[in-house]
Amino acid sequence: MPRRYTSRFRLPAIVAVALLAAAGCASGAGTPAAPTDSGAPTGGPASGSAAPPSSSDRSTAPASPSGSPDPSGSPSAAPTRSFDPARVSVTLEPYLEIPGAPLAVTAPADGSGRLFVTERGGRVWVVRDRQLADQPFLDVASRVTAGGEQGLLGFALHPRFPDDPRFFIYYTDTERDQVVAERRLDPSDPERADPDYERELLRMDDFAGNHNGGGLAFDRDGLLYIATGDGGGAGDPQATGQRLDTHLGKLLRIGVDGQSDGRPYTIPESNPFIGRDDARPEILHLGLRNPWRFSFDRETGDLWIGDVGQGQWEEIDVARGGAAGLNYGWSVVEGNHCFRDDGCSTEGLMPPVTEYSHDFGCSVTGGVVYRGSEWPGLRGAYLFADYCSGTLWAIDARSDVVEAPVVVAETGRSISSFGEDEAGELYVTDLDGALLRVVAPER
Ligand SMILES: [Ca+2]
Repeated sequence: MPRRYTSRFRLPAIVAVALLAAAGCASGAGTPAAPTDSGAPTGGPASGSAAPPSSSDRSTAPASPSGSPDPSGSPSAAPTRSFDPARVSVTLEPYLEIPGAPLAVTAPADGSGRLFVTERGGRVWVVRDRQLADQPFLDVASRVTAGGEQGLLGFALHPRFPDDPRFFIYYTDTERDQVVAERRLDPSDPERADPDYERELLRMDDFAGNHNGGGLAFDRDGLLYIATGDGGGAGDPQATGQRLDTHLGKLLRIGVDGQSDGRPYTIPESNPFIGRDDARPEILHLGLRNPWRFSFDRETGDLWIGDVGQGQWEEIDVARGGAAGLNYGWSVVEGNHCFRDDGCSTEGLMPPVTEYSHDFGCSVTGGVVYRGSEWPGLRGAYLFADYCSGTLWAIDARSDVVEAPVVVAETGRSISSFGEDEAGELYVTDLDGALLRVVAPER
């Protein structure tokens, strides 16, 4: 029998209610077109969900809100709990239709109330007062290969935007490689991007159309984080997840306010692999397969990552307190489970903070810790979703133990990302063309 990742990270199985199981399977694994044909930014193989894992593998079967927290000694009932999913009723309220396939939403810290919505085909739209601008803020469609998991995948405003006019994009270029580039505002029009200026920061040769990561975000210190996929195919064919000589399969971290050693950016002194001949100095964390959406907890600075699984397990990873050099294990493990070899050694690997099996979905979309003020009952919850099933999950962001995720809504949506406005209120993008607002009144 394969050795479990580590027994202390296993939860007592919480039996999901039949309704949940039926909903998750019916709308998730039973939607064969979702992971590929609809152009999901996923990598979750539909074929994988056709082979359900044995019940003994369900170490973290999701719980229903009414069944949690478990007062009988489950780790999820730890006294550190700050969020109680049973107290809130979470729904997604339609906010605005977005042209194309939106997959990211963010906001500047400038008091403007604007939202910037990124669309896979190569456009970024500004939303103000629930209105879409007449023209896109940015249009790089001619530079982008878009469809499936490729396209304009990431967008981040400089922390001092618009005083600093720069922003950053991550896209699949016409050579089907992955590019991180600096762009800027049009000097003559503060509502539009300069259509001509682009300064390439990083280029990653890619070998397959899937698993391209694509997230971009700044931390509280003003450093830019970049999520990359393992390159693609299936099962990490080039073993990039554990290799330090490639940018693929990683969380990268760079500084964008300077240059060094011939690079158009700087390497933060706290990056963990500086000075090693065998390692790329941009690497911050390794062992990721397809980190589809990551975010920072604006209260704690903790880094939260949704990492899409291969055949059976979707996982959420965390780096707390500015931790560096964490190895999340792919492709030694998938979630808490040996992947390449039964009886794998998991020494030195960082287990996920939660996971769920393909009985309940097929491709995780990493979310956000809610720190807004409009929905007090939701404060302290990390919300995330499954792209295929439309299930919205939550865990207590403060918990120091592995928790089973709690289902807080079945949305029927193709949830491609989560984002915050300036005040910390949450929005969700539906890849089918919608921006939605998270609404969570107390019961
Ligand atoms: Ca790829």
